[in-house]
Amino acid sequence: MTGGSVAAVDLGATSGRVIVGHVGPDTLETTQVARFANDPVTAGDGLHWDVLSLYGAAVKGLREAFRSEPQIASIGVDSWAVDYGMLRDGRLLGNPFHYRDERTARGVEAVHARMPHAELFERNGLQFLPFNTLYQLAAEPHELLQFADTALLIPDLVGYWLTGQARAEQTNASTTGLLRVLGGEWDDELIAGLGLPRSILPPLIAPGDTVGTLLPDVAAALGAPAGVPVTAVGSHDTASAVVAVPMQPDAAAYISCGTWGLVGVEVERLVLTPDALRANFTNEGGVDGRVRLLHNVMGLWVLSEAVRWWERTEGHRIDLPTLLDSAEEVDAATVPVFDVNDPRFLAPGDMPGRIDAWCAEHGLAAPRTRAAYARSIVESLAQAFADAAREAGRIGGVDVRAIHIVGGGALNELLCQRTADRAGLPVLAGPVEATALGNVLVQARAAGLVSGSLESLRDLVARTHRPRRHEPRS
Ligand code: LRH
Repeated sequence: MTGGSVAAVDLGATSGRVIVGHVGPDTLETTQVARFANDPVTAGDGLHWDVLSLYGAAVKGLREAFRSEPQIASIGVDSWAVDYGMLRDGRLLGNPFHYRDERTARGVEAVHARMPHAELFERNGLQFLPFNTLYQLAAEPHELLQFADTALLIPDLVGYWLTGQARAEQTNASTTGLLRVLGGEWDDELIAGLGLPRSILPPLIAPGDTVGTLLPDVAAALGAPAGVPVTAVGSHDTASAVVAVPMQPDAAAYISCGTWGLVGVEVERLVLTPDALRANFTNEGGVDGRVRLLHNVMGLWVLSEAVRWWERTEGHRIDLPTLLDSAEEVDAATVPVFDVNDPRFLAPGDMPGRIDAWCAEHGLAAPRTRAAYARSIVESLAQAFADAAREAGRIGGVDVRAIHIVGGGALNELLCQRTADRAGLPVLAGPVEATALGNVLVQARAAGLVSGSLESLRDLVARTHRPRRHEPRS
């Protein structure tokens, strides 16, 4: 077996990137050929993704990928979950909504009037998140749902534009709330019960399956040879990230830490217990039929949105590494630990003001300086991470002896150390680019560049991307 290259398009909530992955039995290297901002836009009826500009930037990036490496064997696309575009006769019917748009509250009411969360959990295995796709669809105008002929999750939409094939990749489809958790097929009864049109949901495919080959005009635009396949990966970014966690699933928890902190364990069987329901854990679909038993913690969003707020209101740029250095100087005992998972922190806006309000309601003194706010956010995230990792182990029956932090959060040494301290467990930080690596690895396996189970893919990650270790301090 010799090595080769694949291209990964990884769309995150704040930026997107195109990466060329070079893979062989002892090789796993990535070269970033494009990085572009993802700037959501508030326009008229709410907060939207600028999906055409994202697609345009991905195409440019792929063109650069083929220029630098003409032998690319396959393309794979992943992004954040739950959001979708609707089409009729191939035409996009408006810009996809952003999951942080507040319209979802209407959908939650409409769905729960027909079926309470506990009953939904039995069917779809998901934690309650107000933006799960089923709530978003339930908030759409009836006429639009009738007019559309297809709804595609974001990576599936990109795959459709690249290949002309409309498919729903399983790991991401599992975040819609419309898949039957036992069996993994579209839940026709639930879909009908919610008054949603079944016909807009495309056929499901699994990671490793081929979505299709590049359309001739797309291949020409990319400077790619004819016949290059788009391969389904764990198109839910978190599913791809979990592929590249160099862990032993029976002894570790993971935190995929970026905008969100997805904290969980990987298990072989669904966990639909009252305990999992009470703790609001989710059974998301993983690659190779694994279950991602996890909980969404608010993540670095709280910090980056606080920074954005200060930048907007004070009119100057704030350097995050400098802010984190000053946060490190603040005595942890002097800052409040607040509940980062409080729903008030979900929507864009005044994070410092919301932290003040939370503290006032809980009889705590609010932070006084920017450094103290940053420290308070880090301490609160670390506590929420530690709590969720412990819960994940307990609920999933995993003896958690280490916590892996992957994604951008692995760069935040203070957060990694404080998570170790608060959990009383070692934290293994990295790889930072886990999502892109997971995307690359699943394609590489489908293309025959590597073989084997998730364990052997993770072994390759561990051999090529050694994590940084943080021991817990008392
Ligand atoms: C992380 C993520 C997460 C979802 C959220 C919508 O990017 O995919 O797993 O819950 O975005």
